[in-house]
Amino acid sequence: MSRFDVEAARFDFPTLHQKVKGKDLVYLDSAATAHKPKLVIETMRRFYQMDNANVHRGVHELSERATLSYEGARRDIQRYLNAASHREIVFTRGTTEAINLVSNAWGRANLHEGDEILLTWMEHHSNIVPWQLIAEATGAVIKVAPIHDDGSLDMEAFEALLGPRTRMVAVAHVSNALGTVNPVRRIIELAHAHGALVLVDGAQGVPHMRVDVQALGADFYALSGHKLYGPTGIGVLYGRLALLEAMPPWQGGGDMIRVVTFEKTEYAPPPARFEAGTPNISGAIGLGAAVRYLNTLDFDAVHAHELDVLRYGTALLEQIPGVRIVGTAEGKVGVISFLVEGVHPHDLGTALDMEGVAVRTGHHCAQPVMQRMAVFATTRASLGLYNTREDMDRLADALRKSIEVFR
Ligand code: C6P
Repeated sequence: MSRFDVEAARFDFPTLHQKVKGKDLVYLDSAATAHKPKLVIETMRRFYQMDNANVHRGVHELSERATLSYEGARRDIQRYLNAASHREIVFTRGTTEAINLVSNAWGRANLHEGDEILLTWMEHHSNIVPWQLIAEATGAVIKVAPIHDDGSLDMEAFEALLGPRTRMVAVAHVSNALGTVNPVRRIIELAHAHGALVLVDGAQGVPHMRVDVQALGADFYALSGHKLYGPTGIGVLYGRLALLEAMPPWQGGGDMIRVVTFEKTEYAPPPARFEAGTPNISGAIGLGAAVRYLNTLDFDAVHAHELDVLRYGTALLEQIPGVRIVGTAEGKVGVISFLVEGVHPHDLGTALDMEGVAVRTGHHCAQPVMQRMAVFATTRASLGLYNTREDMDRLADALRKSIEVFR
């Protein structure tokens, strides 16, 4: 008997229970954004109904309550990631902003002409473009580690690209386009041995596995709340405290200062130094609720369930003539990206939607990996903890029906 009751968990997610085009919704787009449990929705509703005040600013009751909830959420996330201190948790708009924060604040202070930033071929645009921008500004150089045909990282080539000028390795924990899980612990060990720092893009990592940032040894770990069953517009940058303390701010404004005069401004210590302006208070509180919700589940059992659904769905799709799965790395999680011979992914996505099945189609904001896999786009079914084998049956049925229509 599984320690994870998926049917019970599905009741926690109200949006799942609706009809789309007259059919029961099958939601297979959690890599784009996951649905939210009632606890998140209710916590945010209660905040706006009862508290709704700015944080760190007022002495009145409502502001104190808002501050307590906001800082409480930071501690919930600290515990969830097993960070050593709540001061290592910086709230951002999401993974994208977290990476831009590091590339700007750390990059401007530390990168010089000829320094190297090592990426991989499977990065999301969010973990490519910010580094290109800072490379242009500083004269640093981008290096890219290749991947194998199955979508796994070529570790030999990766290691060979590490050198005395490597300052930063920025790598996805899990590829959003292929589902590949990168050996981040090993990557971190190797990078550290070469004196480089590592930023892990955890946008697709945290939704599928428990992450312990201390055990990983990550210098920075970026994540998005909305993919972790929390609200949109909120994310986290975990950074080792010594690194954050040594970094200058990247945005100026209220709440990130200690003293301001026209002559000179003294900055607040982290995390406030990196949270200029009124933050996304309800979002942070909602994300705190999301990780508290996840704490009520047995994550190993959830993971086993997700893997079962992934394997079951993969086997079903492989039986359909004309279907080719893109990204078959061993140990992959969360994602089945595929092509159907003779059918454009966008047409397929629309046809699946007519059957109530929600998938994403396109390049998934990862154009280089699409080029590497010699495809221009795929159809992607991505899983959340609430998906079932029945969802995979519905996907396969809808796929067969759609293929009939197009042939
Ligand atoms: N990937 C997808 O459908 P933001 O937009 O900041 O929340 O996350 C950006 C991001 C960064 N890294 C990875 C690995 C990601 O998958 C994403 C977001 C979504 O795959 C939207 S493009």
